[in-house]
Amino acid sequence: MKPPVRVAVTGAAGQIGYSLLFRIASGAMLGEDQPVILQLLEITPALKALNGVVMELKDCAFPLLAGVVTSDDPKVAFKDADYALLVGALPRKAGMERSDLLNANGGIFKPQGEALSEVASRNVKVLVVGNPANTNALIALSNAPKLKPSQFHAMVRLDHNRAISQLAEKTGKPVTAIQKMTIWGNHSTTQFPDLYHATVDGKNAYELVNDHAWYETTFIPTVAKRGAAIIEARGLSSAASAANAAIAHMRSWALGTAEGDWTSMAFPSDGSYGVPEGLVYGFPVTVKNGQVEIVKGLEINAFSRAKMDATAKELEEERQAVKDLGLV
Ligand code: NAX
Repeated sequence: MKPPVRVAVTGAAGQIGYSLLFRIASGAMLGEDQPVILQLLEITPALKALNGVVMELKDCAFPLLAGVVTSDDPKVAFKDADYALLVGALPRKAGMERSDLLNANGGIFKPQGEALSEVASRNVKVLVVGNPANTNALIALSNAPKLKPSQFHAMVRLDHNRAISQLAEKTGKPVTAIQKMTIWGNHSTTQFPDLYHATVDGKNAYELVNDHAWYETTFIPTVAKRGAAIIEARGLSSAASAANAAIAHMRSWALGTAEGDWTSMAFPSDGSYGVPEGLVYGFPVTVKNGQVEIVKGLEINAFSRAKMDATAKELEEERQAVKDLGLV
């Protein structure tokens, strides 16, 4: 058996946490030969509820669960962490301006970036799930001078999986027939799910569907607004599917992407595809031996260019807003 790795999870007593922790402990994220020590962070008033979750984790007697730490101090929860899933965030409340939301989350992600920089493993892989995920990741990495910006990702995998599922339904094919899906940009309604390079049974998805009106007015908005549709139906935001996507993102990062396929991850742009440098932006990527590479050389048509620029513009506005607040 391998030595255990340390996996920190913030917001561990929340909805997503409840779907996430058990699967990490079962080996779904890092493999069934990889023991894990869970290091769980919550705010002080949620520690009692977190303790209940820990009791349930213990009651599963997971063979791979080598230990559990709980704390309300990021420096304890992130100590020597090899992986960190930053789930806890402040949701937007009625009447809140975007700058209020960014400011409130700055109060969480700035100190968490600082703590990761100080105490986490030098190779820590950080995934930001809490919204606004891309800009929260930007805040965290900007406050982590001792780590590389590329160690911080934001999650667009849920959007990626939603896009695969919608395309599978449209084409009547199983999800396993679909490859090379891409979510460009922000995890928000400006995201651009790209069918021009996706394939269904090896055939070009856009050409196979052959219905631009469906693509533009049904597919893209359905994927981009799926979160709101789930809140409307369930009365609560997506949790199990979000946890599943976080597991899938980390699994791809740690164990690699399948040969001949790629996935979508958001991280600081290196300027590829004309995306302004430093924006935490969703790209198509392959991963091998932990190395994340942007898929190069994809042709970008005028429709895609406009969508990719619009989501970059939104991220630039968010970056400016957190700059003005002194958070980055
Ligand atoms: P919950 O409100 O159920 O749980 C959040 C938990 O975070 C709470 O237990 C809270 O006590 C804790 N928390 C708050 N501040 C904290 C801090 N400073 N340190 C540690 N813990 C803290 O929300 P949940 O449904 O679990 O969603 C969590 C976040 O994921 C939200 O921001 C949500 O918007 C975001 N999502 C992101 C998605 C994505 O695709 N990137 C999709 C799903 C989800 O909407």
